[in-house]
Amino acid sequence: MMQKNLLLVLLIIMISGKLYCQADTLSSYTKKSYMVPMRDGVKLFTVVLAPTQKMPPGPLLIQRTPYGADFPLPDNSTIPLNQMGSFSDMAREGYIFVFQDMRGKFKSEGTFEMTRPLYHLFDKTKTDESTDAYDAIEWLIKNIPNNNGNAGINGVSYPGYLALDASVDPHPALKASSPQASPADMFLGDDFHHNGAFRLSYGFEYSYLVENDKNSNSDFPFPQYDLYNWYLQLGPLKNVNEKYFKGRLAAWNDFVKHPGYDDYWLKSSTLTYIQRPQIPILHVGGYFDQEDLNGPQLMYSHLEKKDSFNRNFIVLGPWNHGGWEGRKADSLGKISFGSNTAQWFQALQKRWFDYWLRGIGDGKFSEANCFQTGSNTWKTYETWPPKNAVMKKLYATADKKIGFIKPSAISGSVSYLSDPASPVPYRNLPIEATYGEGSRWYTWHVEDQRFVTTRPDVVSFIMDSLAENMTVTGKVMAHIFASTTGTDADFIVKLIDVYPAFDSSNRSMSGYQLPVAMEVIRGRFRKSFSQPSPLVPGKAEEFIIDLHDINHRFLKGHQLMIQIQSSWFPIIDRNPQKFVPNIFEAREADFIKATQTIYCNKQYASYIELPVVKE
Ligand code: PG9
Repeated sequence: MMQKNLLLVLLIIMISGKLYCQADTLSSYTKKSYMVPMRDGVKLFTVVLAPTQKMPPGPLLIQRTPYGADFPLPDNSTIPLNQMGSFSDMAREGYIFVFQDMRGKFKSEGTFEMTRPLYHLFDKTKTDESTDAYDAIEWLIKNIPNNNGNAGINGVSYPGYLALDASVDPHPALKASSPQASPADMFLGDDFHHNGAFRLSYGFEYSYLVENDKNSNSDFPFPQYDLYNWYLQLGPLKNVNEKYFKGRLAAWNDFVKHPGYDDYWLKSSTLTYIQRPQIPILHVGGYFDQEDLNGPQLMYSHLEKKDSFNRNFIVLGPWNHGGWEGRKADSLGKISFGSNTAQWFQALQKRWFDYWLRGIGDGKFSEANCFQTGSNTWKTYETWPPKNAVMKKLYATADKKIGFIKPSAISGSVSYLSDPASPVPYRNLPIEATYGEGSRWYTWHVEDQRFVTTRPDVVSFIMDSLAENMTVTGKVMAHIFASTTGTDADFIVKLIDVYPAFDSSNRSMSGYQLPVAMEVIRGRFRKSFSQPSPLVPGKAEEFIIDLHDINHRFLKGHQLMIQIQSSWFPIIDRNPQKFVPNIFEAREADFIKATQTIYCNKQYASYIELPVVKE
């Protein structure tokens, strides 16, 4: 979930007691709210912030949200221009900002449905997020004074997903969109599952947040601060409904009912219903996005295949979820990026909408703007990923090293015991509630992996220090050959940049283990996401894991590391390690210890494929 910047700014104004009720002499915005009718009679609550002073007609910039569009200022209040947060630059030029509660949330009528499929594509009489956006634009264009007849839509995460939906069969006035950190497919990646592995703490806390109460964002009332033990003591997933939700939350019930990649997931997957960019789309994603890292990359490459009118663009930055909306985004956790990447993006975003909605600028946008971590520079690309990369295989060896030479020995493997009673934490304890006070949820993708490197159930393969810089730009794929003594298993693979053991210029970064790519696969889905099958005890099989796109320069003196483990708790639920038809219905007795073996030999050579570019 993203904090809405504007809302935050407005709250600050209120708290500081500076509630402006008159037009500022320079410029200010006036708030008005409306109930906007949809085609089926349902009315959606909509806030409009329009310039108080007479300006030339301006475009509508729309955000639709499940998190509450309203903020505690009465209608007709005015907001000084300099209090418009990250919208200030656009506000100065007379944009009209629109915030709308989506169907069934907060002050809007109707029923909420988590990631509602685009029903109208199959049945023209049905409504969905695309038709709601269409109807909203139709009404706004006709009823909001002094608009220039053009609309744009953007938003981060769920609002980004709604921006993507609005871009399907768009209203003719909708000239451009920018879905930012939008999920694409909730089973393959993003919020609720990754490669079929269920995102327990996120799925649990998020479904409660959105579905517990129509009128608020609800925090689950955990009785303790550190939730590692809470989730462990929860036991099998079936206890969630038995002990807490009691079948009350539709999204959770759907997780339980659909443990494989079936029609339910396909129907709400944007991959299914968005086939080509119908309007210009600027996808925005972060390499360290803890919620929707996959969506923007997946959607961009999906649409790129059908982009005959050159409407599909992407920006990737060194960001966590929505980090580009902040003030600076010049660092994340302990990792510095050397410049204000938020300001850089906000200027690009303004150029994007200025061109499509106001006809300002030359319309020359780079196909891909992708920040390069390590060298800390913005790069532009004519194709993404760039085509000039050379694919290199980085092999794990039985003596826990890695190198570009394939192992030649007939045998060679590394084993570890994976115990569901003691799963590997995905971040350093305490695990605070996801959106709770002091939560370090926002930075776990850049967390120093030394907190698990010494665990016996985590194996690390490391390379000698690099003699020169090495730049990896594009998609990183892991091919792991592994077996288990159980009949199901998870494998988590990380590509880590290990900083020099002693850095006199930046001592606290000495030996830092920065994960630059990481992902999980649930073994049962190794051959098919729709038809899971048990693993055969002792049989080596290949697990192919997409570690996503990166653009990272490993600097001279750094080392590359591959880390593999079989639990990532509680972001990923515990795999029972014994195949059961539905893990949501597994019993305590189904959870068994298993020995996992990673093969590093001539026949079964585990490796990560890296797109290496010369610079
Ligand atoms: N990651 C959140 C979300 C998006 C879409 C569906 C479900 C969850 C969010 O930040 O809005």
